[in-house]
Amino acid sequence: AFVENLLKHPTFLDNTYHTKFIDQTPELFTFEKRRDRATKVLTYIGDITVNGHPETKGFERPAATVRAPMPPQPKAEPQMGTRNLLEQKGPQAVADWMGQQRQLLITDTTMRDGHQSLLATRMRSHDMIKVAPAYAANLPALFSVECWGGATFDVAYRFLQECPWQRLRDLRAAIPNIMTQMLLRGSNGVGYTNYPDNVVQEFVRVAATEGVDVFRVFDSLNWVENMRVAMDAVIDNGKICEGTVCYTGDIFDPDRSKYDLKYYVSMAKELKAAGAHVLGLKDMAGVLKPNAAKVLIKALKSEVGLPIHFHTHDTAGVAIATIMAASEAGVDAVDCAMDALSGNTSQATLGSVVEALKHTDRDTGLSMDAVREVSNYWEDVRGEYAAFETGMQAPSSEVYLHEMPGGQFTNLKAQAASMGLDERWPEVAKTYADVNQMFGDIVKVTPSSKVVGDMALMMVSQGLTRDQVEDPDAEMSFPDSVIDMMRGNLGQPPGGFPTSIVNKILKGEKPNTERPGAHLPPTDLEATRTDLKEQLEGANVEDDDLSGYLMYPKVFLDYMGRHRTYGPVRVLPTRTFFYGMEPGEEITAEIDPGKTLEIRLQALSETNEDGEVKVFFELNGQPRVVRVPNRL
Ligand code: BTN
Ligand code: 3PY
Ligand code: ZN
Repeated sequence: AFVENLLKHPTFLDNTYHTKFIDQTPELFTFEKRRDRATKVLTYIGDITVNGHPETKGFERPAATVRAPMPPQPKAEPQMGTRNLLEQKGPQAVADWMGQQRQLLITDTTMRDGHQSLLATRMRSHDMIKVAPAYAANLPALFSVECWGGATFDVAYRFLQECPWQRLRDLRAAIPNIMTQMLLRGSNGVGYTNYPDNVVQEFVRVAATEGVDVFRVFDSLNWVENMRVAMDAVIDNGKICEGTVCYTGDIFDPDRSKYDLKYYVSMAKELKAAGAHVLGLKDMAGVLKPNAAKVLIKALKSEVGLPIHFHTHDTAGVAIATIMAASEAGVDAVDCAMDALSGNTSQATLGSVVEALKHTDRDTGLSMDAVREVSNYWEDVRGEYAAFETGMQAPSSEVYLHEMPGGQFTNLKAQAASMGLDERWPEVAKTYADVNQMFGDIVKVTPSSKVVGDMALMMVSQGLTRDQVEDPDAEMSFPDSVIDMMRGNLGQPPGGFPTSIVNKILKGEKPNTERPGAHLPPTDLEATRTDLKEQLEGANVEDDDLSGYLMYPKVFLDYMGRHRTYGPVRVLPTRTFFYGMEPGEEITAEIDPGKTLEIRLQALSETNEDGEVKVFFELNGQPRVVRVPNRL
């Protein structure tokens, strides 16, 4: 180990060592992992400082006026909350309590949908974990904290170089009294495709073990048949199964009669029969209008009898009106985002909902002081993510035309812009609506929304109209995701896909109209674990890693590969993670509980003839040099 340490020592590598180097370098004799990890993290900082971060380069930088985010002080020991009730009495007791009490229960979505919809899902665990104790202590009346699932899972591995499971464990530990909540895409897990049943079951088991309390389970085509495996797994693990109806269309519009009141009531009854403890009503695009909400929620309340948890987006600027209407109609819980991460494609403004219901019989019981303090923290956090702002300036009633989910709208806009279609956005929006009709008027939410988006972009970029695409005699190729959906690999929408378009896209191949999971052989979990262990050169493969790999094999392996080089970069402050350090700057990073690295960047060398830059640090007072390639 000594020789290994010596050969890896940056001073040794630098050829700057001298005969006393070994005597003067006691850390060569400490063979613990910690030092190794610190060197990796310094290598990361050096690399980003020299080369920039691929995700932020060329985008807006945080304003000079952005303050370092300081979380509010916890005011008291965490009081009993919904999590305590779940732990003591179980999921049915929580559902019964929801239905019996009068206050409007609030879920805070800031740590999941809030940043997913406003900041391209890029918020790091570091910024969440710091404020978690303030949630536990100052906001114990929250129904739940939505902090996991949806797009956050793969983005954590893919772009943030961190483990999503560690985020969950850390938040769980810091918020012991409030339920955590995740978004689960039914048989698609947290991915974009149907997985074998046992992969979904294992994923739910691990998520429940690591700390998820409420599972909002939906299907991207509203097919209950395709939700049962996930719902049963949640129930079997003793957690809250929020069986969810996705809302699309307009129950009052006679031209969209496919999705009328009867349709929603009947799907909700199916979910109840499938064992849902709570009924989720998921308006992922924000197209449920206030008057329709009143009628829909009254009907669901009286005809289904489950407590209702309502989710909407403020894309059209109308979310609070809809929430107020839902509240009057007796909805039990609603989703909001903390003010600083609310509005536009995100959720309704949490503080404003709290204020609107003050001194009414549906008072939320949340402290506005606590809400403001936490939101002030999020405002400073948001400032550090300037590179990921979407530039959406105002609410947009255009959402009633295209019905894009909050998370997709700005994403697709950016994608269109990258294809040189920025000026043709209104055409993209209209084409998206045309594709929806062409596919038979389907629910559009991950992953079905991505399929519609892929098709719309193809049509606009190739100048194809709906008529041309539908013409049986016109030859053309379709995006893979479209072919996959028409094959039945995401399941079936109500009434199936229109036969003519299926035939055109599949060129006569017969689609599978049964549940995709019924045809996918179970994965041999232990064989996969053994195989993964080998790919990771013998590293231990825990259940969470295995589930991450099963969802996203390549993304997971790439993450692990970078982890070997850069170490636990999740502990770095967000500014450092995305921008590196300035000479003279000093930061601290807690690499393990209680073990803090004090890192000072001293100087950078010129690039040498090997194309490398030496980055001089002080680590806990000791000089350290790392060499990084200059890739600019
Ligand atoms: C990504 O690859 O998009 C995110 C992970 C970070 C990759 C590291 S950052 C330092 C180095 N420079 C690069 O361009 N990639 C790696
Ligand atoms: C997701 O699946 O990530 C969503 O947010 C759907 O609304
Ligand atoms: Zn949403």
